[in-house]
Amino acid sequence: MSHGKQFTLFSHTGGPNGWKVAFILEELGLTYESIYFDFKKNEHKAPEFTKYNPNGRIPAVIDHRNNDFVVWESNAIIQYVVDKYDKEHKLSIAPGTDEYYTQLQWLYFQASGQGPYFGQVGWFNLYHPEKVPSAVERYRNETKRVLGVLESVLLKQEWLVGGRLTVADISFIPWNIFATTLLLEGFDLEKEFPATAKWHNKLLARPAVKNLWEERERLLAQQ
Ligand SMILES: N[C@@H](CCC(=O)N[C@@H](CS)C(=O)NCC(=O)O)C(=O)O
Repeated sequence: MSHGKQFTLFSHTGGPNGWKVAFILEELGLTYESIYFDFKKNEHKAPEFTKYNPNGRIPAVIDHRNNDFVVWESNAIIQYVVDKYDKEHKLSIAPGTDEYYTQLQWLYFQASGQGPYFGQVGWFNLYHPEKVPSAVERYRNETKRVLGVLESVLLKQEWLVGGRLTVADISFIPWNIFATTLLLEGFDLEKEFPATAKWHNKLLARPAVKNLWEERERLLAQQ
């Protein structure tokens, strides 16, 4: 790749997972070039991409500063980036400490408990060929249950781990935006989960997050 930046980030304008990685790269001041795939053209299933990610999904990154090393799965990418390039632990917990595993625990929970379940609300609402109200109800309830898990912790502490902002908090942003804007009709985060709402709003106010989400809106408006 000839763009001269440290990372190539394979992403998508609408989907949540590429933006999580962009937030972290931006927060750490690492340079990257985003390539946004057109899912309608199945660009993410083409051999030019599946040679990097056999799963045919975004995000994936190439680290040009590390012999073009490739990583896919958003939270594995995030862990790689902070372990390798956040040596001052601005956004992450030091490996070898107990809290490192608490950070990992939240990243796993985000990837296995938040992303796929929130995603199913979107799928059954927008894309599934038949209306299946029981499925919509199941995944809406699960979305609220997961928000309830966050609430139970954030009522007692400001951040998920280490008493400060880390990648664990940032990883929840995109799906929580979708939960509060798209997925749950008539849902009021502030009313139902006030501690989570306060935390979420603090995350949204971070310049890197705000700027990138505005960039996403601009890109979507051009499509
Ligand atoms: N667990 C994966 C999920 C990746 C994922 O589902 N990406 C979506 C976009 S956000 C995708 O590529 N969808 C296209 C497809 O499923 O064909 C991660 O966190 O990276």
